[in-house]
Amino acid sequence: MTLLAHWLDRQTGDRELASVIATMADAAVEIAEVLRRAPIEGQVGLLGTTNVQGEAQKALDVISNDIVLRHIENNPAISVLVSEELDEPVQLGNQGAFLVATDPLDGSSNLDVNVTVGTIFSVLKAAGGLLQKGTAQVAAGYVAYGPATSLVVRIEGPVAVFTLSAAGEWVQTLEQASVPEASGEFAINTARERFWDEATRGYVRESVAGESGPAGKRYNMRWVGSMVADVHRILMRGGVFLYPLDSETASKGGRLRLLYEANPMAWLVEGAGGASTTGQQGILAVEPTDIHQRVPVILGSVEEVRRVENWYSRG
Ligand code: AHM
Ligand code: MG
Repeated sequence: MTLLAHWLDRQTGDRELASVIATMADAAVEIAEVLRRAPIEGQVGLLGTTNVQGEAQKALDVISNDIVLRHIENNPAISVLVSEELDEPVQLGNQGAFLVATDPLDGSSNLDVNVTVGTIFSVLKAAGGLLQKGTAQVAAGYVAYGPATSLVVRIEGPVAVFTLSAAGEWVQTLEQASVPEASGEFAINTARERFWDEATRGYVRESVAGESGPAGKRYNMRWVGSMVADVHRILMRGGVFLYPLDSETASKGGRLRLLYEANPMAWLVEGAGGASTTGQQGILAVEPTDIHQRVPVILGSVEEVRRVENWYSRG
């Protein structure tokens, strides 16, 4: 049985980097516990405040952010925190080598219905500044709070999966996630069809046409509406996730955030043999201009991402 600490020892000789992952994993154990108790304590409703993007914050978003911040403050290896829930980056007043960008509780609109949510994080060298491309990531991961609590993490090498045991330990349950090259599953919010561009329409039309259509095979559609759950499915069995630029999100640059949603997920999916794109370029190549910047996100099985890219290249 491999525990997270042993795996970290094997993956990196950098004790500080290992401690950053351990800190996020510790915060997640606490968040998992809060989420388990939340309905009993009446903590799923709206808090009534709005975050920097003008969206309603759930009480648990704020609580999760506070938990992550408290754990990070106790790790001198981390000098900067960027969070979806905080307008400004937090400078922690130490000389720590690392910057963490996180969405402490993604998909929180799913909490009221007890559907999987998650914590997403990206680790960068603090010396590189706040606005670094996804290729600069030194580690990334997410925690899925589902039927089991899973930690998926990568430091350069394999994308490993750990499961939280009843004793509160992270037990390795998969050595290396691998996204199958081909797949017959796509994930997109089809209720947004009227906003889609031609490429998205074309890709979905071909997929829905099934065996007798140009794709020549049958597809299924899956959309949890919780990025961590949708990406976890793709890491485990393939598929493609699309939150493309559409006419409604165009003025904002997309729906999902580059630094703490798109980049870590793209880095994990690519590390597991999948691909990612905005439709115009690889997600990891996007030069950030703002810490809360949004981007179109298309990621998953190589063959499906290439099919979407083909549609975009038709102009
Ligand atoms: P959040 O960070 O405010 O929770 O929003 C992100 C979520 C993703 O988890 C999910 O993929 C997407 O937003 C769902 O969007 P939609 O409600 O348009 O289906
Ligand atoms: Mg989010």
